[in-house]
Amino acid sequence: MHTTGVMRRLDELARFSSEPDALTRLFLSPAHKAAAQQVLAWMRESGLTAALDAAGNVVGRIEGARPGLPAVILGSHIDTVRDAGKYDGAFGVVAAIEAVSRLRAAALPFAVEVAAFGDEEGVRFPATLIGSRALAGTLDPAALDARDAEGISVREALRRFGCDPAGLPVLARRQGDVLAYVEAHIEQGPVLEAEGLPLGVVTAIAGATRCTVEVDGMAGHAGTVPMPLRRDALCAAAGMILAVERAARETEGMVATVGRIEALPGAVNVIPGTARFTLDIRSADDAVRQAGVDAITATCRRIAAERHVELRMCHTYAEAAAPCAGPLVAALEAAVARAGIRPRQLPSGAGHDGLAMAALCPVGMLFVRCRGGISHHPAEAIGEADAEIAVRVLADFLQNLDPGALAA
Ligand code: HGY
Ligand code: MN
Ligand code: MN
Repeated sequence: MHTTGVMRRLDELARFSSEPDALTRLFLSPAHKAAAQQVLAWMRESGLTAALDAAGNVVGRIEGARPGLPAVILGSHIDTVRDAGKYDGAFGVVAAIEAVSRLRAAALPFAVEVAAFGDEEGVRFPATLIGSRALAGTLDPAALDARDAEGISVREALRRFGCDPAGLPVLARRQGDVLAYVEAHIEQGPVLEAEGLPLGVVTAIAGATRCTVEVDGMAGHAGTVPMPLRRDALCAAAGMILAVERAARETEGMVATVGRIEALPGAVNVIPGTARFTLDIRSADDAVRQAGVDAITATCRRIAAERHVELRMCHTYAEAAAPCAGPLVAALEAAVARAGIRPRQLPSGAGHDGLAMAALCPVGMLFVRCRGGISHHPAEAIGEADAEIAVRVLADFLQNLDPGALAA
């Protein structure tokens, strides 16, 4: 049983799920709404002026030495993947609220805001970062037409959530009003644990390209169509998927994943006429990622031609890698060092809302060690002491941040 406020709040937040025996909290779902209400209450209890915005974000603000100063925005996301862990995203929001509540009396030279974004995972809709892009002013209105598996558009889902899509444009922040975006997040990898470090400072967030791939062959009777005459969509897709894995294994600094596949019509005795799968290709180097996307596309086209099937590849997401700002890396490292911890810089292979916020302001990230590097899995775990150290370092970072260093 957890004893500290942060960990108890994370236990509470994990209860808001659309599944009884797993944590799944998709963007604009009833579970997301309940979690957003809970975060809103915690922000208000901690002295922040907070509200749900037109993009489904919960944003709270506490003024600095005088009202109306530019803000440092802390935050992360409260949506999850399916069958998720408790800490991916949620940790950064709860830790930020706790850090700000400890600084209430401090007359900082800037305001502090906390953002609980609702669409970082991009699992429900073939679009993502809608909340952070709305704040960054880079949200493409076409994203509102993206539809989920039930055919509900983002626009309609926002309305059902109680948000008015017409209010999205005014969410865009002016560059001068935001000094920085800083996110505390679990590492989702094994490095900090392997080196016995509770915290790390992120140098860059990997860029990503996501696609949906559809292969169309010819459905047929599993018992009567001779093998040489088949145009089996699933077998063609299987060849493509293994080629994706081979390309990533052979490319330094690139990873590629097929996270979802379906075969239609999906009957045991019917040759699949259609196969659909997703592609997620990442690299901290945009040129490596783009070359990887091009090579994988060419290979899929070659396999489709050899197997006489049709291929349709649709890019649903592309975000360039985002370097973290030098002054923020330095300020976070200084706060980590003041806590008596060896500062350790490392890149993030995972995507974050910072990819969107980088269009608006300098971005920084503080990583917390997670057990076995496990994430996007119910076994995701962080230590109570590490969580407390992260909150202390986040608060210390804010107290010692020189806004002038950010403008330099
Ligand atoms: O996919 C990611 O990297 C992030 O967890 N959304
Ligand atoms: Mn995350
Ligand atoms: Mn995630």
